[in-house]
Amino acid sequence: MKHYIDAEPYQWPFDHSFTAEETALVIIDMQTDFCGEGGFIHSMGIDVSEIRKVIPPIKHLLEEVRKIPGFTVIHTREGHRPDLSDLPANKWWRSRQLNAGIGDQGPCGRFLVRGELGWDIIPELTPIQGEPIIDKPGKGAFYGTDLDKILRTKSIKNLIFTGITTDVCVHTTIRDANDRGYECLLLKDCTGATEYKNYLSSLEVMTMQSGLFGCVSDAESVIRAIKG
Ligand code: C5J
Repeated sequence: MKHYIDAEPYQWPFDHSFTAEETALVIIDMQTDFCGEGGFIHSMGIDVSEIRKVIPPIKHLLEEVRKIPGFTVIHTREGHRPDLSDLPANKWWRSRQLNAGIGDQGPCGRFLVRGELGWDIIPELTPIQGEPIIDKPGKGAFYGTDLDKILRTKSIKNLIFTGITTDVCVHTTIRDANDRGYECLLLKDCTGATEYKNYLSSLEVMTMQSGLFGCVSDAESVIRAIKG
């Protein structure tokens, strides 16, 4: 395994080398509700075909990472309790403005409710045994979860981010991770947003000022590095 990844604006990580044991691949919210027909986002009238383009590169990367002993894979899922007792009133109100009320019945079950078909991770990226799934009530994967505890227990300090959507749940999680001292890398071919301009500006904000939140790279660069 090579010790760094070709990235912008610097060779990642900042301290020049990483091992599998201290690094995790984080796959954010690859749920039917965010990228599938009849899911939460699609039911708002948003075309999910652009977002779905991230599925093959994430799948390929995941297959390669799973071959590397000691490399952690973490999946996240956004969703609420069936009784909606953890759903803030303003989040519920906003979803109803978009005709996809959280908790309402949709084609894939109740929108963003834990245990429903639409809430689950898409079949192409189904987690396997040993890959933690972080169930989160909000946009960031640290808020209201044990993600930080899991990472610190495993002595993980480097996070490679994929998933959706770039400007919302991915960026919220990266910003929080950066504040907590994790070294972050975002893979541009493995992340997508509902609006292309927001995807582009999210990548730009990531790398401004010598890597304000970390670096940007792509799946092939990671695969080249881990295959050494
Ligand atoms: C959104 C997410 N967009 N996974 N969630 O509400 O980005």
